Amino acid sequence: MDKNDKSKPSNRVIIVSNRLPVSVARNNGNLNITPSVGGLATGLSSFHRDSNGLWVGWPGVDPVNSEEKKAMENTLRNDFSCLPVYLSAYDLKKYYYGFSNRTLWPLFHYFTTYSTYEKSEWKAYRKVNQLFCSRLLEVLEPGDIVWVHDYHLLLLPDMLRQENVDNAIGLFLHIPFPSMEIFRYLPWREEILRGMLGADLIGFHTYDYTRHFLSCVLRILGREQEYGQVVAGNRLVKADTFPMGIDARKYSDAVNLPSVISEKETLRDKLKTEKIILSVDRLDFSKGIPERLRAFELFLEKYPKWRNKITFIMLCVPSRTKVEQYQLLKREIDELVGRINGRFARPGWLPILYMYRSVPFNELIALYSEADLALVTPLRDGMNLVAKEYLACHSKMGNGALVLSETAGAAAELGEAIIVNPNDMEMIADAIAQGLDMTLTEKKAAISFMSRRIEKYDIFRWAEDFIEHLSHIRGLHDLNKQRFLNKDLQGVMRDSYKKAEKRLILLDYDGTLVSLKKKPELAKPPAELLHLLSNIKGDPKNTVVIISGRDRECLSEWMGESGVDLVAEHGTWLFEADLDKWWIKEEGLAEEWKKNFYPILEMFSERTPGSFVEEKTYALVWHYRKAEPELGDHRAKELMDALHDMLSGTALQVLRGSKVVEIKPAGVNKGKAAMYWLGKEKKWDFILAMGDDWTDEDIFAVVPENTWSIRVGFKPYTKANYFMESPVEVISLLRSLADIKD
Ligand code: GDG
Repeated sequence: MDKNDKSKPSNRVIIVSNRLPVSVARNNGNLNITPSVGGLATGLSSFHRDSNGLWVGWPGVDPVNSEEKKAMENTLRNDFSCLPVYLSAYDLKKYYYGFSNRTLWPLFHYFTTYSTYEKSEWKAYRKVNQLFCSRLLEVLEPGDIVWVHDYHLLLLPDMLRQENVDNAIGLFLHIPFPSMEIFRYLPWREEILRGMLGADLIGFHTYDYTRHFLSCVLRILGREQEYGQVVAGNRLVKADTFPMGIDARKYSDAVNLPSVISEKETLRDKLKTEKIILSVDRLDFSKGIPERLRAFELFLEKYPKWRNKITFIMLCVPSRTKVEQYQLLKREIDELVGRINGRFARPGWLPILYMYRSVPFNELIALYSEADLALVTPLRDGMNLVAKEYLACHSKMGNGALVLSETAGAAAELGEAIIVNPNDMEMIADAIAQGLDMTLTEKKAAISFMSRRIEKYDIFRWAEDFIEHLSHIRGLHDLNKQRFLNKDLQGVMRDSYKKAEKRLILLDYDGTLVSLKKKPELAKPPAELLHLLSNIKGDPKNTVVIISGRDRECLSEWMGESGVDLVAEHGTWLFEADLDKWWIKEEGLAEEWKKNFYPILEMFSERTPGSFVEEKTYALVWHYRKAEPELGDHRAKELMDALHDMLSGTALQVLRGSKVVEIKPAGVNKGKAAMYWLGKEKKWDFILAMGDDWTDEDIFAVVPENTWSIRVGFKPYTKANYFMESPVEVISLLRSLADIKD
């Protein structure tokens, strides 16, 4: 495509992650470029190679001069489709080793005591996210899909939105998202959540992580979700589960590569034991390596028949070596390996073969395919690709067994593995024995089941699935965007208002003219609002009606002097300023029923701190806006269930609104009240109807199609024709209408 033609959408996928999938290193003055190790890099490289996108990230070195910079950028761009972001030594120390790996990583893996909360590291984290943002702004084109990866860049999505980036943005978190009880420790928890909500789609490996995230968004930001969707300004953000896959074919085919076959022979010649147990991890405290070693020691104690017959190959790839916790862990592992080998080794037999290094791909595949049992026992792991890679290498022969920790994300998919609690040494020891004793038939059955899933939902399907979902959400966003009442549409509205002789203006109160408050009595109208309403009402061409759920007394006291017409209790009571009296439209409404239901609602408010009961003439309302949100929702469901049966056969209905459960006469609603005013004229030539919640939907349902019906606060499913963001915008629109005089 013509790069200068910004009107054509590009549809490139721009992957953004802390590290590029390649590492640049200086060797005798030359630049060496090699593939990076790690779950994200190995997993997504295949997807990136086959797409025509770009990968933005840190290359591993800073160029020494402009010549080197140019050469490096050219090679990275032309040969690897990569765009480097440079990080200074200070940035690396504070942002990478600091906030990312000493705050977020331990906290998100439930190692709360390892987490540090340093303001200077948080500032560096923000600064580096900003660096990534600026780099992206240099290259972004319309239609580019931005796909941000992992915990290093959680602020980036919203930073892009602050720069008015309107591209589709996806975010995938490769590590667990912890429960609210853990996440709340973070001093910058709100900023992190807001940063993430800049994305259109946020992906997690498991349903639990998704659930935890949505719960934090509700309890920390107070934003509710519906089907995993949260409203953020004028956008809908979806959180969903996408368990990451691997390039399964690559692993299963590699088993027969000549270089792998020769590696396998070398390995067998060297070891000479009957069976091999294997573990492969970055050396990280989340991987449960000391616990695994202790469990292996117990296994040797408990099952002496396996002594001399097995070798435990433990491959640990050096990782984050500059962080103190990792140095201490390394020492602990060294000591444990030394102690266990010292205790059990015999001439010609060493129980643990400890490899503290990274091995080339063909050697890794040889290890996977020669291993009789893979021991994957992290204390916490977002997913764990090693388990899947091991299975892929055994998919053809089926001669392998997998012991897998229940706290690895992969356990949610690989139920046929031998699942263990990584802190239960006895359980792991027994699981090793069980795995080694499995018959070939048993192993084949388990592996064929699991590898079918791995082959089907591989890395390509995973990436495709994520991008498809992102495009879908984006499509909805584009449709909804056209429904926002922008300046142009407001101009059209004003023209139509100007020409009209008979105008009807139907307005909800709370959430429409004033923002919602924790307690209903705090939402009193300011003097300017009353002045504005009486100003509009003062135009003889206008009829203004406030249609509210509030009671008569409150509306009369608060709004009476503005001279507008009023509807109270969602349509039960009507007040026309000219008649100066309240009256009931529906005949035969009863109120005796309230004494039976009041105690039930009272009981719910006693059990739900922060909630209370409101009594109206013909309705009872249980309010829970101030209650702890999840408890409030849970109790609301319980209350709805309890009332459902009691109300059947009565002339009452129960409705669940915005943080309220209301019992009221069936057949009374705001729409019916609106119809009364609609019927007062043969033809209104301008109708404006505005409301912010579900009770206003009854108005939107009955107004003529060409009404300027506006839902305040973005909600994807509404009968209104347009959206406005907040009461602030509503007031400014009403002001501009009030300024129109003949
Ligand atoms: C994070 C999350 C999540 C390891 N040693 C060598 C080597 N590796 C490769 C493996 C595998 C990758 O590194 C490790 O991936 P994991 O998924 O096990 O773990 P993390 O690095 O912690 O990754 C994790 C992942 O992101 C993806 O979302 O699953 O939960 O923590 O691919 O093969 N590769 C080579 N030599 C080695 O010595 N060539």
